[in-house]
Amino acid sequence: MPENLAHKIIAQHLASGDMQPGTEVALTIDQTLTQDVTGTMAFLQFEAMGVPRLRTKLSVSYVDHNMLQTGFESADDHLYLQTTAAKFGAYFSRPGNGICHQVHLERFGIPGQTLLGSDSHTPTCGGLGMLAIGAGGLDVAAAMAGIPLHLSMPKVTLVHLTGTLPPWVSAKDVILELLRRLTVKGGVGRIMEYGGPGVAALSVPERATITNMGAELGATSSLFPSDEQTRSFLRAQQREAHWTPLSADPDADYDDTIELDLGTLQPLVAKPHSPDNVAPAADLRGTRLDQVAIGSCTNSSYRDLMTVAAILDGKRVHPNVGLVIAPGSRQVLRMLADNGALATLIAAGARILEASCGPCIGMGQAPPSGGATLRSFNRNFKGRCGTSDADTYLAGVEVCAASALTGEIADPRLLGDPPAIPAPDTFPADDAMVIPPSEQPGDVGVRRGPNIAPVPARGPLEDTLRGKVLLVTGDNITTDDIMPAGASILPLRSNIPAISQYVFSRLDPDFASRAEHHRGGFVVGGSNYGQGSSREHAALAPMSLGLRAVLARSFARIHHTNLVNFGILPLELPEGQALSQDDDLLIPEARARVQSGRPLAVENLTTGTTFQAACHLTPRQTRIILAGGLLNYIKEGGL
Ligand code: MIC
Ligand code: SF4
Repeated sequence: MPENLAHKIIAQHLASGDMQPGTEVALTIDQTLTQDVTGTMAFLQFEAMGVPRLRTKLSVSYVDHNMLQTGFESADDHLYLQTTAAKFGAYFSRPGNGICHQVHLERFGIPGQTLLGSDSHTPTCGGLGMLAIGAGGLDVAAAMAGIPLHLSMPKVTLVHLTGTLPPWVSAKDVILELLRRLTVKGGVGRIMEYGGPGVAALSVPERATITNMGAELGATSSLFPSDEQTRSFLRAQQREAHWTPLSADPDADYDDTIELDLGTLQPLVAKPHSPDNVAPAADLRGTRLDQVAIGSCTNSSYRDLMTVAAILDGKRVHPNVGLVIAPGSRQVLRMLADNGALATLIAAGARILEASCGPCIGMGQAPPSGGATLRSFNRNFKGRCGTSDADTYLAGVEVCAASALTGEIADPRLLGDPPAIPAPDTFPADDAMVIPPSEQPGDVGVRRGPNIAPVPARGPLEDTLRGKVLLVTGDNITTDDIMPAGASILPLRSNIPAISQYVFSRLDPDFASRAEHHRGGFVVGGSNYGQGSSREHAALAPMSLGLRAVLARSFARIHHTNLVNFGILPLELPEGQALSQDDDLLIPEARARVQSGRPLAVENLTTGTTFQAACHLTPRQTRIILAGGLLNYIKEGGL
């Protein structure tokens, strides 16, 4: 039977299950990536598993998020990560080497292999023909220990591309158009596989922009074939030996198909406060801006920054706009320095930041109060930029650079002929900032500064759950809402007691103290609860505050798994069933009901009503929840 590419790669990595959508499959994982704000937990959890050495083909531990080092905390984390990588067998990508996804694409990704990363944008490497999936740190720790990834078999959607991109329209507009059509829930439970005649002209960095932002669709992964474009990218990265041709069979079956004629696209912008709130740049012309920020794992490749340099060449950034640029990797930064483009950007008035996530995760460069910022990034959730009342717009680098010149959202098509940026024949393949694992791991001592706190644990699931509704939230609650990031909170990622004080702090500054006062309780959500990042801290920190269950209409994939991994019940709130803050809830027979797969009876003692809430778990997740989380389950010998 003709097969699609996703199925081919899954079949080669299938440890158990049979590729029926919605049923549980287990996949062997070839490579992992971790970054510093999820990696500390992942390595702490890996250590707790008692496995002496990583069991993957390749694991890379990156430092790219916590780069401000305003106190000892982040430096402590970096040292912990460097020493655990050396000891347990991971490559360590030093601070300054670049954003994990960009560097992994350049230096490590291999077509046809599986990659599991403790970051939601791990599917970036799908641009190389890898099956790349984002997960919580604990799942990545398990993969590092050689345990296959268990997940619900996704459906496979073909995004059939025809035509070619018009002048000034870029890969970012492809994914913004898909977000406009499908919304941030449109990809849930799916792999988005790109095919059709429109694929051939897209370079690997362009493909990576598209697969990167598949995360914003909620997709499990996004995947391009491995073809001559892939081969020339890998050749230019001096690793053609890693290339293998990979594609779907002709006439392969898909669960559904989306047609997209690239020739019909125009420059697009996502408006505040969601990546799917998309409108043509032309319609937003004249929107006043205070800042333009270029970079992030979505749009910081050589191609992207050369495009910006070409647009700014000989011109000046508008006096009312601050332009900040964070290159995706040291490789990109060095190339810009060598060919003079960096001087062009500086001459135009750009502020050059180090190669890191930077403003994308609120690590500096917050815009002014009530201000507007246009960013080449992937998320524009309210407050993520660091200024709670600022408006964040998202667009490709063409719109960003054109707008930096005018001080307002601009349509780059009015600039005349677009720049032609030839793909380089050779990228400088200098891995001096990547430290290989130690050959004498026994001699390496793990450095644990005071910011490295032990991972909190909970016991097995209780028979009876009782507590108050601590907070009632709405639809599409993001993990940035649950566990905010930014310069003051992110450095506490390896210190759960400290970071738990910030749970839901943007929605309700009293949440943590209320949860502590009541010794835990419940949170109520709408649909797509927990969308966005992979941060398991959005489950782990609430767990440490005593959260027992989340009752929501539906859950985002990674967050659902993270809740289970930390022993918090994800319960489905029936349509029409309302709960209020402070309602006193009692859930009897929780263990027996979970074990038998029956819905749980939720008694609202405040209103005197009872309703049934389903808890959709695979058999393995059931065992994990009963054990009180994945770490307990693994320690008890579960796989
Ligand atoms: C993000 O873009 O939100 C992050 C920061 O990269 C997260 C990871 C994290 O919060 O640790 C992600 O996307 O998974
Ligand atoms: Fe870093 Fe932003 Fe990419 Fe997350 S989305 S990995 S914060 S650049």
